[in-house]
Amino acid sequence: MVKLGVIDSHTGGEPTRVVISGGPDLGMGPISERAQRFRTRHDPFRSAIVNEPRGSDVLVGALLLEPEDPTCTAAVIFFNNASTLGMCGHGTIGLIETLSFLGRIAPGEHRIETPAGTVMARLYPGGMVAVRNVPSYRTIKDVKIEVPGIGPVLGDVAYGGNWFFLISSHGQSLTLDRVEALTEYTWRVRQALSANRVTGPNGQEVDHIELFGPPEDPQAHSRNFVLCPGKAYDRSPCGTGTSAKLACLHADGKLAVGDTWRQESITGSVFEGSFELDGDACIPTIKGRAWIIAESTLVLDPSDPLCWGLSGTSR
Ligand code: PYC
Repeated sequence: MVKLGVIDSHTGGEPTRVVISGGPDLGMGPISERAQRFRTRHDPFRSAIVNEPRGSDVLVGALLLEPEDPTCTAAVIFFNNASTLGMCGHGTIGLIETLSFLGRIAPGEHRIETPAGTVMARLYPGGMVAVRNVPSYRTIKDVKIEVPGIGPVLGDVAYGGNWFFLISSHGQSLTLDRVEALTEYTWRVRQALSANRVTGPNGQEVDHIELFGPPEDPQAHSRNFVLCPGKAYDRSPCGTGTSAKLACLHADGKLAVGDTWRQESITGSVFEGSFELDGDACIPTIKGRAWIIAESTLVLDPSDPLCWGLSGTSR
């Protein structure tokens, strides 16, 4: 029998489950190597934590670990119903709220090791969190792909801690009642990207698809719909997706250093984004807040036929 201590939160509607005790022993070393060990040797743990019956396709897990660098507050491996994630913006905000809820951190700056690189999170009194993300950049502008059942689709490939295909011209209205149609559209795009071998520069899979449209909130600049790798859609504006958007806006000269970009999600929640330059590198900061919704113990009984979770529920 394995018992895992978890804290659940949501950030703009997108849930994060932080595993605070009982997770697998990954040893020490660079967090990217520990993430690799988690993927190759402990995948049933990932599935048990985020998949049904304990979780759902939308849930993002976060395994809280000791940092290798003593200047960091924590190390974390994010994961979902498909695999591990390089970085997760809403999840980092959820992690910081969780550490604050546990009384482990106070307002101020906290460096967090993630497989994509170390990020800096600032917790403000009152609960807002600003995450200074990893360098973000666009690698391809205006790639046209033929999508079966849709036709030609034009988009940009950009990195914001995960790989994104960003589409502004799609003819879809981004409303919550159209989630099934939007999921179908973006899933077809994702398959066409893969069939056409549109990847990151080192063959990385472009596994997040992002549609942009006009916002409902007049204070926001844009609304998005983000399809995640396991076919769930992001209820938040997606921290890494907003970072990829900021990198594109910067590359197009449409947003200046320090200006605020308000990104609304398909559910109406909003992240504030801005960027700074470090040499040529665009470093986005994403601001939002998370709310704690549960503090519980997961029980993994190996004699339960569904102990390690149901996978492939929506794939
Ligand atoms: O906020 O970066 C994010 C994210 C990635 C996947 C789901 N949320």
